[in-house]
Amino acid sequence: ANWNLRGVQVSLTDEDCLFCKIVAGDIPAEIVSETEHTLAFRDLNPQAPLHVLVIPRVHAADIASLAETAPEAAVDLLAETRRVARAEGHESYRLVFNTGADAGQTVFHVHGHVLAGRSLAWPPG
Ligand code: DGP
Repeated sequence: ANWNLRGVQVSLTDEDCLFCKIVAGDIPAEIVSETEHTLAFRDLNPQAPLHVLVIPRVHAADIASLAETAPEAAVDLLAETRRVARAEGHESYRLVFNTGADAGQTVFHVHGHVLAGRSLAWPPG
């Protein structure tokens, strides 16, 4: 299903989207938690001892688009990041949403990177 909401192209699932395939169970992932609106799984190429991606089940390209099209999923995703970190014993974590290709986004299904377990430099590279 596709529709246009306030100028934003929305689809529940995108058949060409890698993370939609993980949501559908068509591609395996090491899932660490699930909620009504989200899925959390370990990053294939971890950049810290804890590196989990938290994604919405619905397809949206980035966090701003998700906030516009499915705000309840965006809120659930944000709340879930701390539960994911705490479940692995981390009170502090970095939450990163690479947004747009020039910012390093490579998968255009919104994902929050939850990073913890080592000292994290600021500013980021
Ligand atoms: P970004 O560069 O912010 O779009 O992050 C994409 C992340 O997704 C990157 O850290 C690697 C991860 N990734 C890419 N493909 C897969 C996959 O098939 N499975 C898992 N678990 N992670 C993946």
